[in-house]
Amino acid sequence: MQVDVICKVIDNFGDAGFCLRLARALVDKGHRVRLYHDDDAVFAKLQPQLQKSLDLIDTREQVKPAANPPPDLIIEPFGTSSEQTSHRFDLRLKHAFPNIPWLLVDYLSAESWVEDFHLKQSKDPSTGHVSTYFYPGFTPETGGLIHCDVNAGHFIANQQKRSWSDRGLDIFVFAYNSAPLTLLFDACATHDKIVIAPSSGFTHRNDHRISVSPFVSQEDFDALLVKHDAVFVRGEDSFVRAQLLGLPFVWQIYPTTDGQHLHKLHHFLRLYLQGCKSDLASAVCDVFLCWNEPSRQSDLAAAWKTLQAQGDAWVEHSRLWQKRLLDGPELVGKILTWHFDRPPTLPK
Ligand code: TRH
Repeated sequence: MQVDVICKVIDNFGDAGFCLRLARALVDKGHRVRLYHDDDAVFAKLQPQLQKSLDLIDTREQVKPAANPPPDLIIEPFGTSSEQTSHRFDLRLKHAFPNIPWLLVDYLSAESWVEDFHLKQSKDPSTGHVSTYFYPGFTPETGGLIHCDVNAGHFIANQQKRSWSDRGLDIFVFAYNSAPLTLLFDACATHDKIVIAPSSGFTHRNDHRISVSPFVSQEDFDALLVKHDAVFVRGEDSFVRAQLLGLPFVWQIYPTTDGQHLHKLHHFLRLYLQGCKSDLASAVCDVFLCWNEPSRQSDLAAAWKTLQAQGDAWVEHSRLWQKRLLDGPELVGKILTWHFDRPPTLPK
């Protein structure tokens, strides 16, 4: 079928990253996808491999929505932020295809309320247009995560890693400018190797342990992550990929001015650390909070050393968590099931 995906790039790489991953997964399942966007520079960075059934359409150049073939389904990731954007090409598609099923995929959250709102519908009072809200998540009552594209080969590489005890660690860091990078460097051991992703707020430092990686294509990003013993990830897509690869990870959540991001962080930690031994759970929690809360940054070195001492237990917990997610709902499959199972939208 023909699926149209609407991507408004608000900032960073995650909006485009999620939409591109979704589009590529749909193409891999035999569908044709038009990915409407408003920032070709970000997509160029992610370097989408040209696929014959994937069309990237810059809506600043192509104003009229394509109608040949008309879409069978329209997906608008992060549509709840549409009002923040000025270039509202989503409205053009709503006007052109008022009766086509419209799925509004929201940001990923571990908060329990998403289960209640998943697949609820809303009707625009002024136009009568119906949107269905689709909530990604970590539990069976949500839309799950995109994991149909996880390469099992990466697991083997990961499984063969040696114990963390008495050896240097390979650490990857993809962070926001606010992350306490210097404190992390001070916390790491002399024989650790630290690879910093671009746009992580790193300024050159004369330190033999540190190197900066080039920005790799999204297709190569998993392979970059899996080379490391522990990864510091951010936002949404890299955060999810670290978990699906079974890697010990520290997450820097996208900071919001209202502080709500810390509330979301705590909800995630509660879910992630369920069933975890208490000393490991508190060690992981401490590092996450030192990495995300400015008031806690000064404790990062001690927290990291405590967690590192439990590295093998953390590796084991990461693999159990990976299994739980891979056994859980898969987002692309859930979307396709919803589309094929829902009652047909009868044209007026
Ligand atoms: O870039 P991000 O911070 O994106 C954020 C989040 O999506 C957040 O939820 C959203 O509100 C905000 O943008 C607007 O982090 P994220 O989500 O990890 O997206 C990064 C993407 O870039 C991801 O798809 C991985 C990809 N990437 C590469 O392809 N190659 C690279 O070398 C690197 C470092 C990242």
